[in-house]
Amino acid sequence: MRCTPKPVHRAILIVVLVTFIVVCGCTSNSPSSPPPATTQTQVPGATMVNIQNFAFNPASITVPKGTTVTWVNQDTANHQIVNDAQGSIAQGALFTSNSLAKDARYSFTFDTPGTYPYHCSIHPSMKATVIVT
Ligand SMILES: [Cu+2]
Repeated sequence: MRCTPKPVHRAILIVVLVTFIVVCGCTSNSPSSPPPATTQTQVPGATMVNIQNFAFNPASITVPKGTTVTWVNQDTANHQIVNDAQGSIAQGALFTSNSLAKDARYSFTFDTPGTYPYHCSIHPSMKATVIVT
């Protein structure tokens, strides 16, 4: 005795499948849950400085006090960010990073208004400034 699906069973199966697809489609189109942001390109109170091609970019930034500045080394060469002490090239000023390898980051939060020149201790010709208002 052969057991073949009866046409009425196939019809029910198709109706169930179509209903399932339509319901799923409506659910996935729901605007109630936007995809979560995976990257933070601009955060209030924070700003980025790229270190690229042996230069700080931007070389001068002006930020309100309380801003956290994050430097990211894009070069294969190491760089070390050192705040100038009274404009001279000396270590031990307000902020000094570790020697940053490629893709390494350093962050500092500026709480006091002023002009903060800094340089790379490894390449003293690399100079830039953070201005805090
Ligand atoms: Cu450097």
